[in-house]
Amino acid sequence: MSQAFPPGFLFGVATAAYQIEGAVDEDGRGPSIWDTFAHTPGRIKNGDTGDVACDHYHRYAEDVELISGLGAGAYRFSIGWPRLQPGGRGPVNPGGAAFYDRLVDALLAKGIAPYVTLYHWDLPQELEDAGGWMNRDTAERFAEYAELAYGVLGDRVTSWITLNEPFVTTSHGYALGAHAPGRTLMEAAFPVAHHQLLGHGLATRALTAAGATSVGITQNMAPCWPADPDSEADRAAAIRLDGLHNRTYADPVLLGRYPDDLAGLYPGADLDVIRPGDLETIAAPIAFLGVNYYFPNRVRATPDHPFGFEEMRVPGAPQTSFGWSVVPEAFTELLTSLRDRYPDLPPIYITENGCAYPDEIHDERRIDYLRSHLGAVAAAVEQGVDIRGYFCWSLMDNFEWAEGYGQRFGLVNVDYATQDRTPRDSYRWYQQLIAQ
Ligand code: IFM
Repeated sequence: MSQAFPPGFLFGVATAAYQIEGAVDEDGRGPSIWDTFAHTPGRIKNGDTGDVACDHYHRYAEDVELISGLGAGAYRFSIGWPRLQPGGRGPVNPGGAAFYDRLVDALLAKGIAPYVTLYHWDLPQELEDAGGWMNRDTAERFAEYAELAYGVLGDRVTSWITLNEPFVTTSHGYALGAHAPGRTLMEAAFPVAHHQLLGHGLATRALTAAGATSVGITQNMAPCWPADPDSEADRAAAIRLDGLHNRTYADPVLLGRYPDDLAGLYPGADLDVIRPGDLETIAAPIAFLGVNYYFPNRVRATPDHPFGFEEMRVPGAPQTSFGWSVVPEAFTELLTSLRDRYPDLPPIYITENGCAYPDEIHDERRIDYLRSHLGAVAAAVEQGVDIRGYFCWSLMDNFEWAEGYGQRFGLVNVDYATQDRTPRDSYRWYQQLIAQ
């Protein structure tokens, strides 16, 4: 399979700050919405929090060894906004900057390219108290923070990702309340989508003006299929979910406009938050599109459901321990459909793909998942889609948001009682693939 990847294709692994770092009170870090949310009883399975997580803050050197041992060419991690700029305003926190300095230097010493995500969901609590992503000012604050981060790491980091999965922030964080900050605004959460996109555009401009040459955004995307292709209602539900999940985020960045059906997607939402000039800002040129893919969305129209549809499993497809359907062909379909929909599509990096299975070391199912999904990427490359790299989610087991530590995505098993890291068979498999 490795022959199917073009020369220079990058193989990497990905993580995110709150999911692995721990050390939430150290060296001047401020609280984020995830600290607040995780400490609210009943929000996270088993009462888990990210207070310690994988203790990566103290064990980063060991983790860099693991990445290096894989032979990975790149590592995608996120900066914890409240670690670098504790209240989301004001100067850099020197303790936070020193940590990311150490991490980046350790990566570069091993020849691993850092891919830095600026926002992987840990909004400083102070900004949430001022309205969070419902407040337009958060977009301005985000751009200012991006510029600060570039000031700290821009001399050594080439690749910058503004946002991770803005759809999830809108849907899980502000519409449904399953993620921090736990708001339940339903379709009225549309301003969260818009302000994130605006923040992306402002940050892209700020980074570019500061000298960055490779700025992108990561969106989680999935084909949306009607449960019954012969049902008009199911087909309409699939189009609606495609709008909510994919087009709301990709169209403004890649086409400079919102989808035509925007008002129908967010009935009753305040669309006046879209001000003159915003779309031009959001469509600031990007060097790459980061795509996260896990499973396809199969939907059935369900009139009594609040959104009018519900998601279904794909019949006959195996499932991960999260209950996600394993359908690699959907990944190829997604990637070729992006090429078809967006005439000026920049190069794609797969910034996340992976699966959750229990804590076994002999994880044959994870190997099968990765093999088939890398094959799906290779098939898209063969069909002419410009894909430059693949980051496996995740280097190691970590805090899986509302699921706590119950879902394990790692190539490396983490024993949370001892913090021992044990490479799984999938780690060895990926290592061999990279070596080939
Ligand atoms: O763990 C998450 C990650 O933070 C964002 N993308 C999906 C992963 C698995 O759920």
